[in-house]
Amino acid sequence: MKNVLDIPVPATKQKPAKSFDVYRTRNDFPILKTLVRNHPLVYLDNAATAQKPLVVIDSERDFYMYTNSNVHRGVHYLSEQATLVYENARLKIKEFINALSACEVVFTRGATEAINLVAYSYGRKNIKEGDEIIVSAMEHHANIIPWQVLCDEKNAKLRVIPMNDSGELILEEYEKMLNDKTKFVSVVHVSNSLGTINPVEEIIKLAHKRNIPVLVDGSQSIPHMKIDVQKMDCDFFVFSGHKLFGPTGTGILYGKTEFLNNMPPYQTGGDMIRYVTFEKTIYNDIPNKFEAGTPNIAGNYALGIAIDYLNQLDFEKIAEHEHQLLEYTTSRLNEIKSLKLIGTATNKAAVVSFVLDNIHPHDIGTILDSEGIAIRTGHHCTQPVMDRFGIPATARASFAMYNSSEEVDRLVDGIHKVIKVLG
Ligand code: 7TS
Repeated sequence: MKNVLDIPVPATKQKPAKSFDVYRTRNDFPILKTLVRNHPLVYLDNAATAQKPLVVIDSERDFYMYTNSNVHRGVHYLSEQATLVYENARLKIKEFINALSACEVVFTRGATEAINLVAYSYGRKNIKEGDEIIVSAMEHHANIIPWQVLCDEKNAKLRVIPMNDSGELILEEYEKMLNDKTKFVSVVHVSNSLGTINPVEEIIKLAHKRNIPVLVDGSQSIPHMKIDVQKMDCDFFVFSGHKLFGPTGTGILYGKTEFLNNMPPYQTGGDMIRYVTFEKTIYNDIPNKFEAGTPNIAGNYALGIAIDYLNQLDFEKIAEHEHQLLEYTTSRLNEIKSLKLIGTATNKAAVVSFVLDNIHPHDIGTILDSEGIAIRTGHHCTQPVMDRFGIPATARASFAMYNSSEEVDRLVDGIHKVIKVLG
């Protein structure tokens, strides 16, 4: 019988020659061969969710075919195997982000759940009346509302690092904001609606001078750059697996051991306990303390396979390729007179938001869709960013490693069609 353990190789033992070629990589993603409205698909909605390579798609099926069982509870063969592949995935993630230990890696349903976990668990224990929590002006709603709810509950204050007209955080203002009442900082690494790469290491250093813990929302950075949580020195780092070419319903909370050890559970139930009586419960150690109930075993296993897939690619070459895509797209879009880019930071990831004179972004999205081009239109769950720029919505093209310059040309041709039809 084929066993799923035959497929993955522990990340520590892998020493493949790393390479990257965009056209070869495209072949690994079956959906990119899809025809949409009789046109070859141009998928530029990667900030919403990335496509999956065949190895990831196959791995979930293989898990259910050959290894399916619950984890951490059976003495039988399949349960042992399922536990092994599940914990092996945790190890791969630990190595991928360079955490100090695998127990600092908690499986969640996504970035949203990971942030809620920290706000609920760390926040409710440590935030008191009159305290201040700092977020930035370019947060996704998932990194605003959990803190807002906590502040309402505790009578604490949510403060916001402002940004300039290019979509860059004003660090002098941040520095002025830090004071004895500041008890937590939570910032996005890369903005999903502007593409800005924030100087998180500097933000963390300034907070740490005052012993203030920092959470970094890495949902949009993890697919595009090498993350080293020890070097960054963040106290928490969160991301969603589905934006990293893994399955939906997977996500990671990284937290330093000293923090996770001192935090109460977020949810309670099976698997997160050591001993239960009707009078008292002794909780399990980290990370299990934060993984109540049956987890997404197949999904997390497949996320580990996505990491294996990425580990054989050259991340530096990918970053170079994505930077070229950004530069090429920006220069081509700047040629269009009625187009305005929203988010022109010097340090940007390959996310391009724009508006066209007198044309609603939804209409841009609809006409591009008729050409087989998938972009996202709307506020991108960053309504305060839209308010800051005085617009209701943008059209957003967000790139992944498998996008090509030919696809940028298709996007630009599509925008010219939009202007011809509606302009
Ligand atoms: N943080 C950032 C920076 C994000 O971009 C997103 C999702 C989230 C948190 C939440 O991730 P989830 O997987 O828990 O939902 N961003 C987007 C987007 O830009 N378009 O759709 C989802």
